[in-house]
Amino acid sequence: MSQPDGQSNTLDNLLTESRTFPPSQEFSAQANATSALYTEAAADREAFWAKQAERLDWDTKWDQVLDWSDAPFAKWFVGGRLNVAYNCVDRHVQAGHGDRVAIHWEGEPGDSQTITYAQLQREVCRTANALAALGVGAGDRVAIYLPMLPEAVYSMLACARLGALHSVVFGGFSAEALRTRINDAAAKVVITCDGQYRRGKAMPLKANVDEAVAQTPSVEHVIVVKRTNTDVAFDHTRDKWWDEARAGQPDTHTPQAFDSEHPLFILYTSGTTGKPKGILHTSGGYLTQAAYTHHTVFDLKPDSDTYWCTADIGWVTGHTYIVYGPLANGATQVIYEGTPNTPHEGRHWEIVQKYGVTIYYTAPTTIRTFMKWGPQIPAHYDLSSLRLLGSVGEPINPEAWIWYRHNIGGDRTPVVDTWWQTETGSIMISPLPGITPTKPGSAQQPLPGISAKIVDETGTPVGHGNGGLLVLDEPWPAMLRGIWGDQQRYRDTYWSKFADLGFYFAGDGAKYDDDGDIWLLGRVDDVMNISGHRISTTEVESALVSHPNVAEAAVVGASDPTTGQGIVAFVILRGGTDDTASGQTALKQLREHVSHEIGPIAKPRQIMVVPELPKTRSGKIMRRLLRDVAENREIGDVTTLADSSVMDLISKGLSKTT
Ligand code: 6R9
Repeated sequence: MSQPDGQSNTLDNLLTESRTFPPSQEFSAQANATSALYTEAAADREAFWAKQAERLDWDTKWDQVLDWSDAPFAKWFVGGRLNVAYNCVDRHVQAGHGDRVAIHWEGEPGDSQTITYAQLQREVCRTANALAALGVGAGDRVAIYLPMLPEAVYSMLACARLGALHSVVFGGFSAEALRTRINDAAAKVVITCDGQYRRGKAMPLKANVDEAVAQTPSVEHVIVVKRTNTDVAFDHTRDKWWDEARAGQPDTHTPQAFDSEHPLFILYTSGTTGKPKGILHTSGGYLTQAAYTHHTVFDLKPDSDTYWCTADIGWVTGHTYIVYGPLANGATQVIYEGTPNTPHEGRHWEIVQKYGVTIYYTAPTTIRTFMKWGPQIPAHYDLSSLRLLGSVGEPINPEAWIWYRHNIGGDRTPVVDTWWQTETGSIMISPLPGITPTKPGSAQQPLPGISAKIVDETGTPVGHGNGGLLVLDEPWPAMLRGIWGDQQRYRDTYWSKFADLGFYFAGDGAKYDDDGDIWLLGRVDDVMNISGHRISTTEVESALVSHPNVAEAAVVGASDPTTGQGIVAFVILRGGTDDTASGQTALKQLREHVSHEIGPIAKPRQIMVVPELPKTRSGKIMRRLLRDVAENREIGDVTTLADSSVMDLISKGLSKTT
């Protein structure tokens, strides 16, 4: 079949790559993963997952592994009961590991905290008691709008302990984005802080919450962590300082067991329409797969490893591979508050050296940024403690993979390229370290227990050497249980494309190489991937047209050497514009407007003013053609355009203004 729109560059790049890196004997000899996992899972998938669920402490054991009778709504470990926070914290203390460090927290300005499992237990209990005192109980929603502070982890686990659902909203999102998420989930409480450190500066955060909660009828309380000592407005009937809310609350709390299918959290992610989807995850299945994958893919040895996942807690990677997976496994981990170049470009490596980090998990965009800064920076630090590297968030180009393994991993560490989504909850496709000979740029094989296929438009699997659409053809424990408040959208988005076959459509294009290994090729829908963050073209378009000067807008993701894709917007302005200084100011204002509506991550890299947009006869914008313009390619087939001269107009107009 034809390649997904706009993926030709990635594909060319990936197709020429044929290097492989077999695991070292030394690594294999001690690996958590074994090749027997594949055979076991293939022999009896449900028995395999039941065995993985034994990693957790269940209050009541399940009586059925999977109930798929109401597909696509799965129930895993039916009848089982457990408390997720107990599994992530208390049981390690009870097993005698209370003195083990859970979190080495490193603040951006250089302050730090060491938090043991015993301390974590006290903090989580105190926070749970404080939330309960404010009326939070099982099934309630709590919005968490915090940077990478220990309080974010305490808050998430306190919710889990009470059976309340957290909805973490990335601290880089705007007041407007926060407001829509709070309202969609009807959150009762918001947990935030006065300000957050970003590149050495204290940036206000509480102010965004004030703006958001002016129009959120469900919010009863706002809890404010003091971080930057920034002055904030305070509504004493609604707002409470973190310390004040927790004062006098005991640091013990008896956890209650909840049903395996009790909701754990909602996490909003971009879809193909303007409205973000509240992805719903539940307890037993999610935690089982989080713990299993963290153990197997990252080869975690809780007694000796220091693990570091650089994601933000506002994304699913932060949920599964900072909070739930590592803590369920009793890991010692690093959490860093700031950006990689504050105060200098060696900050990550300084931290690796300081804590002797052994496992490091980051995104390709970060790796490409390190490449840009140059290999002399990591070379300055002792990185010999590292024994495993991971990548997530977007396809990793082979050059970045090789650079990472060489300059960070000393040509010694396995590199695991892990494919998964907010919706899948946990890693789905990845090499197993110590088992799989790795290939730069390929996520390779579904994990034991997971079934994935690449199919054509009719759902027929394609052969080796061919490309198509990635589907998941068997349910998995950490799968989403739906979209909050909109189960029809859940069916439509993921299950309607191959409805007769019962496949989950992931929205990604992929290809098998001649060995049958999987290479991910990027999204095939209107979702962009900017630095590993999902943003829909429609979301940015809606933000643009909400500005009074914009008549129409079309947005595409164009290849970008650092961020993977960059946002390029084409706008038709009301009354037109020229390339004068005032025109430039107007464009700058537009970029700011998008940032205000969605958040700085959604700011277009470039805005081009055009007289018309290319549309099909049915009025659909042909983004493929705009992507050609944005990537400076020859314009592709224009025959389905309602007016084929539009592209000429656009190209001419642009050459005049550049
Ligand atoms: C975990 C996460 C999911 C989308 C996914 C895909 C892309 C993630 C990838 C990858 C190629 C990888 N993606 N990991 N593409 N190789 N290893 O990122 O979740 O934010 O929901 O994004 O990210 O396009 O569909 P999420």
